[in-house]
Amino acid sequence: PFLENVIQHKQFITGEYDTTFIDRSPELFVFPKRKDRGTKMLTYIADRTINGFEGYGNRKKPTYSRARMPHVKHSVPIPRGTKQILDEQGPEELAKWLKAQKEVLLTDTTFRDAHQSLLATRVRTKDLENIAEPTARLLPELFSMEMWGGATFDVSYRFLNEDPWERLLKLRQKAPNVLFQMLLRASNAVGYKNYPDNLIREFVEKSSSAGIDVFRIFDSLNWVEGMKLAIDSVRENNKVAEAAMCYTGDILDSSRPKYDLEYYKKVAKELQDAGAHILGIKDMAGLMKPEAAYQLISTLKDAIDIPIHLHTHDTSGNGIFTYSRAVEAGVDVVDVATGSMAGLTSQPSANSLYYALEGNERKPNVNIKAYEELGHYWEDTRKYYHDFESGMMAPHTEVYEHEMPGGQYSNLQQQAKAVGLNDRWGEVKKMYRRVNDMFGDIVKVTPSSKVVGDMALFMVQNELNEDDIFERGDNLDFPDSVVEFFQGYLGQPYGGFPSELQRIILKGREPIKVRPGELLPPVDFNDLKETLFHKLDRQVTSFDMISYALYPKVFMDHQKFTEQYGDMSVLDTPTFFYGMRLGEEIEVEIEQGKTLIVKLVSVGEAQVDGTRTVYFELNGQPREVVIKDEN
Ligand code: 3PY
Ligand code: ZN
Repeated sequence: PFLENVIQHKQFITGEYDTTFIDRSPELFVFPKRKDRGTKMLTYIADRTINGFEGYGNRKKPTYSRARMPHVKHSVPIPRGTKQILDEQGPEELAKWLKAQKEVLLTDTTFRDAHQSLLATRVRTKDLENIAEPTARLLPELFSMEMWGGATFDVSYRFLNEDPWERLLKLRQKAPNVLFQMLLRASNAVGYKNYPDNLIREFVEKSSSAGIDVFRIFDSLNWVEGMKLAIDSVRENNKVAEAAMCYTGDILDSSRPKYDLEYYKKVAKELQDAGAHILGIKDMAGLMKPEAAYQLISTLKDAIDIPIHLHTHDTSGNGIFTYSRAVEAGVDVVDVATGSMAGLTSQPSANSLYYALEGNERKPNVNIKAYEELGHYWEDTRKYYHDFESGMMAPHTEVYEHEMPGGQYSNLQQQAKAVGLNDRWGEVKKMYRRVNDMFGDIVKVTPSSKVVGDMALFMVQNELNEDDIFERGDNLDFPDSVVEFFQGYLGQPYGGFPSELQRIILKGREPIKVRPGELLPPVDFNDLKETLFHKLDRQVTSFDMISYALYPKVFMDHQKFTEQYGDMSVLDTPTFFYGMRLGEEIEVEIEQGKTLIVKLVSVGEAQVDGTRTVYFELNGQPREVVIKDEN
């Protein structure tokens, strides 16, 4: 601050100073008073109380009862799990172990895909951290917990103002026994575009060291060429490379032969040859019908040697049936979520699958009573996120028509709402499929699904149909993501781009044919460190550098937020979203062993300048903050 005072001083700026300048200018030593942690936090709470959560307006804070916690004995050691097999024996042996199991194994996605798909990815670290250790104690037989990556990374910064790396480190401490799994979008990492090769390598290395064991790697166009770098990086770190192919279309529909059984067999073999320890099948929209699962898994079991891990979404309501047929065909692991966070756009329910396989020798080996208890916690916690529910109330077989991924459904709906298309959501879904067909029937998963979503929103918003695009396309300003896709910046789609449409969209720009990472200059991490050090005015971690390199603006906005309010991940979720009720008292543990007691005493009248004074008690002492009323 002293240096800033000097260089902002009028005399200094105009050059009218000599060696006695500092002695003669006592005002240089008057620093603006930095707000203390308590005041910053009260400012955040007051702002939410008056103005509500961004985009949701000011609503009355509901009253919640405390989330029910399962009974666990903290005094006994946490049971061993799959993480110990990996750490002691390495990824190859782990894969062999997996293949040798008679029972089908389970990956629990509650901490990632379930809430990404049901609650627009909004579940906060605090709510995950609370239940992480009970989960580790009660479900040590899980193959893995999917708890990171995909959309959680940027949503964590962008909407929750939390550091995703801290989430990983905290959860790892609480759950040291079960493999941690993340979703890695190959060369798109956890973002929406291709990144330089050295950034992908650095990301994999640092997430491995922070606690990720299994990397489910996919390319949004099933372009194996685009996945090799990520697979190699995971292998170099001695972690599990689960290379996944995305399932789209319908192998049972002979009128749509583009993605048939042969296609999947070919991709699976290529992934095995590229070094996958496990083959993932990523049915991101839940399009795999039961008979298709049986045929696909049976064929692949014969065609490849590595274990097979199936992921689906229960959108159609057929998820358990699909899994049951996959289990019959010999699938090694399936993805499920805790009952109260399962179903619809999320994964099928672990509990339902357990009971559906009663009497079957492949029934998963889990403690179903414990699973039910964990479900109570989630049933209560899910209520905090009510505003982010998609509104889907029943199985939705239309998904076979629109083919929208479960993880995109609630997010695209929020995006449509934001541009005023809430009432036209039905049209957006239909347009989504029409755009897919116009694009040549592509794999739709992040980020290619975002391209299709952006184009669908663009067309509905501007009242455009396919003919308009072909007739008036030269004069239309297409969304950036669409232009980049047709430039080849997401890689090459199977069967190529539709050439006439590509010409219209690119308006003379040349598309690339090679891997985008080959053309991108590497990130200069030394330079980046220097830049960030000046921007942040503190020690820069490798995690900061990676996050900044992935999303400079999102990362910097989060830093600004933290400077303004402090670390608000310490607040309980209802307070984080709604602020406080008059007379309410909450406890906030700002660091281990240091708890603040906050009471909201009263809210003053609005002043002519639009501000209000909000009166609190902080640890019994009166405090007030002034907030602009945005209502
Ligand atoms: C993601 O990439 O976030 C997904 O969940 C894709 O299905
Ligand atoms: Zn998914």
